[in-house]
Amino acid sequence: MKQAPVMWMRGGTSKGGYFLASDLPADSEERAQFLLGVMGSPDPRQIDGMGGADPLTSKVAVVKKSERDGVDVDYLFLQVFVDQAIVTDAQNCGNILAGVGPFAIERGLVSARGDVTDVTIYMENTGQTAVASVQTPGGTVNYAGDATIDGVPGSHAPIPVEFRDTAGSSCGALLPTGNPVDEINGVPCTLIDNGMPCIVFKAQDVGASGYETREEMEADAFAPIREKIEAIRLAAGERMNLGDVTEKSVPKMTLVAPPRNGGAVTTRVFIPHRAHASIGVLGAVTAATACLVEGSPAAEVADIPEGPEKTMSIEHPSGETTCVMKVDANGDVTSAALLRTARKLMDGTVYV
Ligand code: NQM
Repeated sequence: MKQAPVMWMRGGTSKGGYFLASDLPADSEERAQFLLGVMGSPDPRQIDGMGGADPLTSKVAVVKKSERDGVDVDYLFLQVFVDQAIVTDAQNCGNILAGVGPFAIERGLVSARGDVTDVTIYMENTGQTAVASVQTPGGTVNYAGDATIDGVPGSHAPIPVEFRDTAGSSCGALLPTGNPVDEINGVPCTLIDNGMPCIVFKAQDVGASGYETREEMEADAFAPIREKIEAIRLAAGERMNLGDVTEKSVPKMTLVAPPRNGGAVTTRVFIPHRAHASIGVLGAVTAATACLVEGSPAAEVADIPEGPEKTMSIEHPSGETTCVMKVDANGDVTSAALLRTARKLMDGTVYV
């Protein structure tokens, strides 16, 4: 039997196991086998493991003290597939990121600095940094508070997260084909990466309304639309510099429609085969950025606020996610900030 110390945490609207890198096998194949055992994959119910039978609750953060200048910790995100024996580092995760600051302080990798501790996190998956502000009154992490985020019941301590220079995180450029629009299988799409590789297209162009529930998007009646969407994804992978994406969890397929609740845009996302219950953090940043690309399908349906600092509410199946986007004189996005919360659920030992 193998075992490791782990903290199980909710980070934003996702949940998973947070490990110190030193507590996991150094060899990535051995680590993958261990984590499949931790989650109980492959199995649609993950009955023999900790995973919640949903990609959003089958996630892992691997954290270590950073040796980089000006950086506190390095964070590697791993997606453990539910029903396939795949563990991939091909994507980042801004929701699980929300728990990294608290975890790093709890484990003594970072010392609390006053009532709020800014933790600078290097995201190994994409080679970029984020800053998360964690409440640390009296030198310990506080999880209780009044902040609410859609998709999570109740209220918790706020953890604002700021991203800078996330363009081209995995695809090498914000628009890897250089075009605001590429037509794929007859559907005008924006192939874009501002922290998460996404393909953004109008819901109506694949026969959806864009206002479906998660259940409706996963129902049998939606299967022909899902097939159309997957065909676009497979055709676009190479063009996005992602290679063969058959067994990858990117790009995320982002359907957009006009906002219905006073926001900037409505989204429905496949990640890529299950429908997202809300939207990912970097997925939301990238969707917001797509709305700011002149001539894009998203720009056609979006309602964009004026000014260099744009507060954009990205509507999704469980409410909305607000992204504060800073834009320079050329119209390029220079930073994005979001509010998240996190919760420590358990701290103990996981056995495989
Ligand atoms: O886009 C799910 C999530 C995510 C990713 C996914 C995320 C992000 O909601 O930064 O957070 O798209 O697979 O956790």
